[in-house]
Amino acid sequence: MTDRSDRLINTLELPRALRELDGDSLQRVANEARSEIIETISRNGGHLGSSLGAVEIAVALHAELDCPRDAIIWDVGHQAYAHKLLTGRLGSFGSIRTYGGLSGFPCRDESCFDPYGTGHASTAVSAAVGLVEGRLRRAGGASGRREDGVGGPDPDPPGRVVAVIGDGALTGGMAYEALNHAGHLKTPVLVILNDNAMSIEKNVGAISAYLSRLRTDPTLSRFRRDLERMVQRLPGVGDRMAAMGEQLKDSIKGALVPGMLFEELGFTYVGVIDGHDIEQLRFHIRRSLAMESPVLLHCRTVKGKGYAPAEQQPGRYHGTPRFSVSTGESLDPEGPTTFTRAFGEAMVELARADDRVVGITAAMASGTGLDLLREALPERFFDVGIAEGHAVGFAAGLAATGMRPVVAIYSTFLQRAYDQIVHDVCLQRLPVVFAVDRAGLVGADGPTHHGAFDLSFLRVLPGLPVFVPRDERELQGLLATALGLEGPSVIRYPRSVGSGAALSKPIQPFKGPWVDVTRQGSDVLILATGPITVLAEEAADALGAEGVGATVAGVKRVHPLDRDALVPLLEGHRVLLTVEDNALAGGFGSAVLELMADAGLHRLCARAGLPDAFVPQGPVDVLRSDLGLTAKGLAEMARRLLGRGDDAKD
Ligand SMILES: Cc1ncc(C[n+]2csc(CCOP(=O)(O)OP(=O)(O)O)c2C)c(N)n1
Repeated sequence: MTDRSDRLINTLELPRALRELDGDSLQRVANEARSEIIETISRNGGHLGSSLGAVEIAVALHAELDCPRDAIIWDVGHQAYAHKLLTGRLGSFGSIRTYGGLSGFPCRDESCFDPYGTGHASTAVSAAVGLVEGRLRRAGGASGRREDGVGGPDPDPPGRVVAVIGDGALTGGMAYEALNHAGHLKTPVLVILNDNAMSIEKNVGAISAYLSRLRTDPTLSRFRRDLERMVQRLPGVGDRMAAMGEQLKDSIKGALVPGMLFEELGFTYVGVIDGHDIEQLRFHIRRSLAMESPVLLHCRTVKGKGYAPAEQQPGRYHGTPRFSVSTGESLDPEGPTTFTRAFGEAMVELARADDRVVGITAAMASGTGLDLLREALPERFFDVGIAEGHAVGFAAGLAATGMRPVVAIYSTFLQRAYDQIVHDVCLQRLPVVFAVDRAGLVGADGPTHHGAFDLSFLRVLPGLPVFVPRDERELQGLLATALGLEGPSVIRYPRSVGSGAALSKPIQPFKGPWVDVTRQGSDVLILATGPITVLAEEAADALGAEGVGATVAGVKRVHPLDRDALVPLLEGHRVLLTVEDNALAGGFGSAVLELMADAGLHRLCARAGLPDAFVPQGPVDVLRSDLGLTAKGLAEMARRLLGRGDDAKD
């Protein structure tokens, strides 16, 4: 570990002290922050490349602003590590992303310097506009804005608000809705566009190409600006331009002014500037804030800046497991097949067999395993950008032509697309397959990323079968089954390494049974869904050793439940325990209770799953242990149901 004793950053009262430092000292602080990030993330894993690319932006912002009176909202928030270091979290930074430690994202509960929590993309501009407008109203009276003359003098003028958003997050529609609204309101908000031309991987889309033209053409931008000024100064011409009216002026401006897209949305566009030059950043931040109107400051940055392996492979180090700082090599060797990989491989095989099959991702090609399809059959692969709603709407359109789209989206991000699932797919009975990855607890990314709710929000939709494979083999088979349906369907599976189940070649459609009895006993029935079923089996084995007979059945279709299979099982047992890796509210257990009520069955029952609370970050096994989602915890629940509860039996 590096000797930290002579670090400047340790001696400063941050962030206030930054405002007094000269350029060299600020750069020294940035360098020290960068080293701290590299070292800590090499031990904890995390969003390395994104945070390294935003170090100077964080330093410059805190040198110009007066936080927490002023506010910075970091879009996604995965690039905010330097911000954390500069705002009182240097000493605790070693705990980032660990159980009980600092969050990997800005978090309102963690610090007054995080006025707004993030984790999902494209939210920062909306929140910033809301913050400004809310503060203005709070300061000026409920009736309106101070500059409208309403509300009287401001005893405590509201602070300034800055949103920092990446070019990847700027592919999400919500960001444009916010720009559109802010331009209309003329909200005094500064949006810093942190443009590294990368989303997790290379950014996609027409806007990305537009930004790239602005970015790679700075001389032309400057030339256009100079030319505009020159034309306006020419004797007679400037006056005539004014007389020509707004429309003509606008079209001339359009030809001359870079960033016209943002200008048309009501923002003053400033850029492109070097996002690693602290002095330049400070100058433009200061000037932009002084405008007291919507300003977009376009900064060019390098993802992974300052750490060679991350600069060379920005996709690999976007979010990284633990690694050796000297070699860049991962310290967490890849385990056996993950569900994600099994899905990706199945997509390639099934797309080869059926040319109607296409795969769609919202900027998560490698995260979802669809990178395998991109490599094998590029014309059958779509990356739509961070645009989950569009991904689903687009899939609906494709399906309406007879195609068989598979939309692979993490459970937590699918929340964005709920109305598209309901209105565009289910209501129209279109054959879209939803591959819902990262279902259940995900670990260090924490509550913004746990896939806690998908069973609850998906199993209520008419005509939408919800499949829950137990292992990778079932996942592949269920994908084949889903592709054969004439309507929509869902397959939900976790982040974890699979069970190593032998895969069938070629893939065989899974045809059931939907309720698979793997243990027989007469005292208690344990119904479980997904890979967590293995814990139910271990619990049953432990109970069996004590003379308690438990039946375990794995349920592979949560909607609709297989009533014919479940009712006799329920009738044959006195007590019931359900087990799931989803919120208890509205989840699998709730579905079973509904079935029992409808069938007129009354049983003593308990449900194991995620609580009615946001689950914190931490290793999945630790979190599960806290929640009693372990074989031991399940066995104890069963004992209690049977009136044999006894903690001493552990
Ligand atoms: C709604 C949503 N979809 C997907 C993601 C996953 N995700 C996290 S960061 C990221 C890329 C962000 O790119 P950019 O904004 O350019 O930031 P950079 O990492 O390049 O600095 C993606 C797709 C997310 N956080 N939120």
